[in-house]
Amino acid sequence: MRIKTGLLLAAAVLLCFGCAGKRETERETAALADAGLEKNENLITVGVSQVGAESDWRNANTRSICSAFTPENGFDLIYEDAQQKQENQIKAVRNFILQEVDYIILSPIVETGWEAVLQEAKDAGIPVILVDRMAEVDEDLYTCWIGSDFEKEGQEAGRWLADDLESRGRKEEEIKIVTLQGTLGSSAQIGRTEGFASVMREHKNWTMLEMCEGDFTQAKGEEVMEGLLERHADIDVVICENDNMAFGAVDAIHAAGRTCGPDGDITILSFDAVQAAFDALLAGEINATFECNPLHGPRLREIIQTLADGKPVDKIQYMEETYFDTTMDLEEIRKTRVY
Ligand code: GYE
Repeated sequence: MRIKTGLLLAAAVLLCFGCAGKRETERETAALADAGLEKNENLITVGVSQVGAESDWRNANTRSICSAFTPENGFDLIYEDAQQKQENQIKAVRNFILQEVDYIILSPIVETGWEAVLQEAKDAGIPVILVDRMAEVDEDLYTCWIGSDFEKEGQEAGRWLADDLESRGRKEEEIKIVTLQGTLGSSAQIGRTEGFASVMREHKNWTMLEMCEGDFTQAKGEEVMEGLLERHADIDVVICENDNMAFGAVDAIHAAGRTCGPDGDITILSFDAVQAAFDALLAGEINATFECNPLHGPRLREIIQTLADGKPVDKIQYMEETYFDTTMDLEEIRKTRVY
């Protein structure tokens, strides 16, 4: 039994990461055959339009979703990776409508520009579940949304910084900050930027020198940080709107001969709390990471099962989250973490 589940999971993950936007029926059938299962017409078909594979968080999110919607659990999954392009997501949703899927799961890369295609899904009678990021549309164009309270995450980061500065006796000092922003117009960028800004307004001695887009990737984070270090000699704090950009920022800071982390001269705060962020915390490279839980698969499955039973679901559902810094027993904490 264990072997069968393992094979199925491997097959599902392979399909998610390997299909690069195509429904590969042959491979799917082979994977099912390997797992000792026949293709079943009674499966619920779910089309998933994922943003891309830009970060560790995103990959953990994809794995969670793909392993929740397996044939063994009663689902036929059609997975599409949009490679960080909204036009690819719109195309994917239109294809799902043409294929008459039972449900659509969409993680909208940015908040705007979804009215037309979501209206088409509604007209076709296909429920749309938004996950992770939000779409700025009328409430009746989607069934529900699950994800994180990004504004709260930004506020937590601001409060953490205020406490840290106070504990270092720097409460009254002038503090110079830069931000590496995620994809502009995405919910995670908008919420984290706004949440941190709301705490900044309470601290007149904090100055935001510059905010630059790093697109949530390590490579862009590094490139953008290089420029920031050239333009500003006196950066005290870098807010990175995800862990991967923080890893890039750390590399740029080291390459410029500067130091960061709790014992260095630049404070680095980031978001997500993926495994590699624990490595960076333990190595003293970053100061704190604010958790963003990517494990949406099981809850999405529960939502679809509830809807399939004809029952209502909550319109908005937030994930539980916390933060981690170098004062904690990180080795112990990371043992229980799955992403
Ligand atoms: O923080 C980042 C990813 O939308 C919460 O997208 C998500 C963000 C996450 O690329 O790593």
